[in-house]
Amino acid sequence: SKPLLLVLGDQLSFSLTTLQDAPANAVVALCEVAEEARYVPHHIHKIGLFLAAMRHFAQALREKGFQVHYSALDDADNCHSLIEEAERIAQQYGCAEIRVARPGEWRLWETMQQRENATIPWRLLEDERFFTTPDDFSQWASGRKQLRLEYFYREQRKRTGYLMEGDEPIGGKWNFDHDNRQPIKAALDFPELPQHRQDALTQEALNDAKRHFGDHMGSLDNFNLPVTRRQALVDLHHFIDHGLADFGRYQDAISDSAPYLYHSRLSAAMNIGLLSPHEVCEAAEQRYHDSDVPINAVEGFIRQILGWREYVRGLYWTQMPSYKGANQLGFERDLPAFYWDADTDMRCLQSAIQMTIDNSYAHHIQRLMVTGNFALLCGVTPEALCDWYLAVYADASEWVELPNTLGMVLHADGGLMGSKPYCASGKYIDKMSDHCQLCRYSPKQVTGAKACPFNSLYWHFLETNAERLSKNPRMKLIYGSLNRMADEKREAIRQQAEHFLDQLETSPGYGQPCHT
Ligand code: FAD
Ligand code: DLZ
Ligand code: SF4
Repeated sequence: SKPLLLVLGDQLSFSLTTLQDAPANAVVALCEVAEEARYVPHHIHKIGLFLAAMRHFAQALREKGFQVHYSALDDADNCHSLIEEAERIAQQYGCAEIRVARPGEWRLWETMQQRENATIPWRLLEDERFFTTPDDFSQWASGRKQLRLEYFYREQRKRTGYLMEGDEPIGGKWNFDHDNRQPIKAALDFPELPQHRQDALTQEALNDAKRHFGDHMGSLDNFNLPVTRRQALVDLHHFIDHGLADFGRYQDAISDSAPYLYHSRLSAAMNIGLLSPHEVCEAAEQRYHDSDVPINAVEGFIRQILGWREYVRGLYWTQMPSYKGANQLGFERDLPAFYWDADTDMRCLQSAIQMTIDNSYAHHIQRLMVTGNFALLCGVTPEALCDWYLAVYADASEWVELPNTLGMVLHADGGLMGSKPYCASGKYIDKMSDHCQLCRYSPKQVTGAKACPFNSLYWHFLETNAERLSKNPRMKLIYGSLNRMADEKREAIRQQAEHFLDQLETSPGYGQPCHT
């Protein structure tokens, strides 16, 4: 019988399970639908990326001999919902079933599962493009009292053999993070990203994105994401040649002027399927063996992909759907309105958000220690913050965005993603970045008109969440400092923080500032 093979926008890989052993009469479908661009107001680069990459992949499938149905945004009969559109096409072609690999988000997975017995039944397949499946993760997790990335990662190193000498890790250690904490320096020469040529198909996709979603964040004038496998490979080789050697050392640095530093910017290409995580790790390991790239760089890079990326995916699929509702610290604040337009006088936040608006990208430390840390200290609700991260980054898909935001940043999952919250004062940002010398605030002051808001918010956060956090062994030292603080000083800090929070404008969503 004839199947419809549905390929979702982040499944653009020939190795996709759905495409294996396809019968000759199979119809492959890719569907552009407005609903997927609007369920959160995605950045215009992200929408452009999906449209352009989907159109190129459809063309590549046709060239390989697949029969492809492509639903375009402008089709008159487009249902504009993935599920309905797939069912409409299946009916149109007389297909007996719809096959699809596990999508990147629970909301789609759940609806698809509910339709396994529909008139045209859905058949859900595992997405095998990762190192581990959710089943592998749940086997690893079962019986463990605590889940920790480090142990999961070591097991993956042994399983794959990356950077191993027999049973031992190359260099004698599993983790070289100690060497990976250098702050920004004046004379660093960051590599420029390759500029990708825009062919007619890409230009048309970008024009369509602009015509339909021109009111979303960002401008397509500087769009430069890879939309084909060939472009993604150019980016990969460029990173291996020019970024990898310094990736480790400056992994945690923040720059006021450079958005990418020595980061790879490969997440979007990997997440939509243009690159496999295997080939990215293999290219990095190969470069280590072929040249003098230091072990702390290669190990740090491979850990992000083989460790963190797989770990968050495992957590997501084994903890959903309850994970999304978690709010361990009971946060209630809406997102600060300036997250949508960068209109703030706090230089670090202004810079991270402006780079996000410009490029649909911010590197990990900006996401974690600047926008994330600030939202944590203010007590922003997981829902509001997660919707923002999901909307604004080209690499955002819920399986990877949610554990990072809800778990790692907001500590809302009770410690599955991290044993303590990554809260920090202005001192940390001052140490790692060159922002503070350009800011109207001083990271050295805690109270007063020039005091960096992160400082009073930091102590205020510790104070208001003491019940949940003070017993955490890793927080003992800092609660010791708080408890030793003179009452007067403590009261002044409390007032400074509360005054700041009272005047903070929040917004329930893009384009809807709500003056509170
Ligand atoms: P590099 O620094 O070059 O790292 C190499 C690769 O490692 C990345 O491409 C990515 O695939 C992987 N990686 C690194 N850190 C993580 C991590 N914590 N979790 C999973 N994979 C990781 N990453 C996404 O891909 N999509 C998201 O939606 C996303 N949302 C995030 C939200 C928050 C609040 C935080 C703190 C992190 C988030 N991350 C997300 C993780 C990380 O910030 C990005 O993967 C990284 O910044 C992408 O840039 P890069 O390719 O230059 O990464
Ligand atoms: C993010 C996105 C956008 C903007 N557009 C589409 C689309 O038109 N069609 C599609 O199949 N997927 C799109 N996506 C990605 C989806 O929101 C969703 O994350 C994945 O399809 C899940 O695998
Ligand atoms: Fe950010 Fe505070 Fe430094 Fe200003 S002084 S850049 S607000 S950390």
